[in-house]
Amino acid sequence: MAVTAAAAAATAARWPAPAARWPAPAARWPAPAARWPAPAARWPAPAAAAAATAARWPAPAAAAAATAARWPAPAATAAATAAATNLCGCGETCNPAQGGCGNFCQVATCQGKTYACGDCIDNDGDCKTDAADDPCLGPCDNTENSFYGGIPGQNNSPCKSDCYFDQDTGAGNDDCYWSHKCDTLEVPPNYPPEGSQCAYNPNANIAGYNGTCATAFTTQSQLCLNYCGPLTPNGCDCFGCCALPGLDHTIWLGSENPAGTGSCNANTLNDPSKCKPCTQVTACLNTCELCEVCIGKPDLPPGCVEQVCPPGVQKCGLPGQAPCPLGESCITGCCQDNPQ
Ligand SMILES: [Ca+2]
Ligand SMILES: [Ca+2]
Ligand SMILES: [Ca+2]
Ligand SMILES: [Ca+2]
Repeated sequence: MAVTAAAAAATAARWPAPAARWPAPAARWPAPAARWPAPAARWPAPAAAAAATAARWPAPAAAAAATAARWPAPAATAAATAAATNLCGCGETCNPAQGGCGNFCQVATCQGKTYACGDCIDNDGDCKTDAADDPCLGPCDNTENSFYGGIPGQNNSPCKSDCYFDQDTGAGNDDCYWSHKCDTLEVPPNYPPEGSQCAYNPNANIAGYNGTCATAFTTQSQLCLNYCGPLTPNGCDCFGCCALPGLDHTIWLGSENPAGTGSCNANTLNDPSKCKPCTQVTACLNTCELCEVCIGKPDLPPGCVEQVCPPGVQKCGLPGQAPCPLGESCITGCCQDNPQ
């Protein structure tokens, strides 16, 4: 038994008492609250989280409103630009691409000369300059307030007509031939459009032209069409006989008073003694289509988003549209080369 007591003492020396072997539980593991923060600190309450989310991602309706503010619908853009143009100073237009209001005009020449419709000056003081003024029909037009071309010496060859929309009276450069003696309206009592000196004669001789009235009416040369066609405003033939919306007859832009001054303007459109009737020559007629800007139709009708121009031709003249490139000018809404 003594042996057994001795053996027990040895065992006690080899194995300390349990408290010595293992620290108390509290020393080994901190209390739960020290280990993990309270739930509220780890995850925001749902309402707060939703607010934070809403700030990062606007709700669809709010996002749509913000988008609409950044990108207005096309119609709203055009209307806003037109309204902005009305807020611009005299002679200025609104061009967002160029930073807002300004005079974005550049001088346009007509066979090397500068006339009133290409000089970047508001010659008649109505706050519209050059092509922005409705009666300006291209760089070879010397009147902002009249359909009359008004170029000095433009009409020194009675009855005979060549390209009306360039500078000179000769057909040599444009190869367009017509005579008001070929116009069936040139009969009593008033002989429009040019007077009894040009009385109708189907067999009239057209100076420099090897053909009849009937031929000239239906056929003009390719040179004429190539040169004068782009200069001819929508609604006109290449000899200056034009159809204006709402008028019951076509009118000659070159109509004159007895004194030899231009008589056809916006105020006399309905007076056939001022804006004299003429017959349009079908061979070089540029008709006014629905969505074209035309003489007497500076604005597009509802339903036309943009004006129509020939393929590859830059649009111009309506609010928000860029000016034509250097060397071109705006003729009824389309940029055309200045005549050389
Ligand atoms: Ca001018
Ligand atoms: Ca003007
Ligand atoms: Ca004019
Ligand atoms: Ca046309």
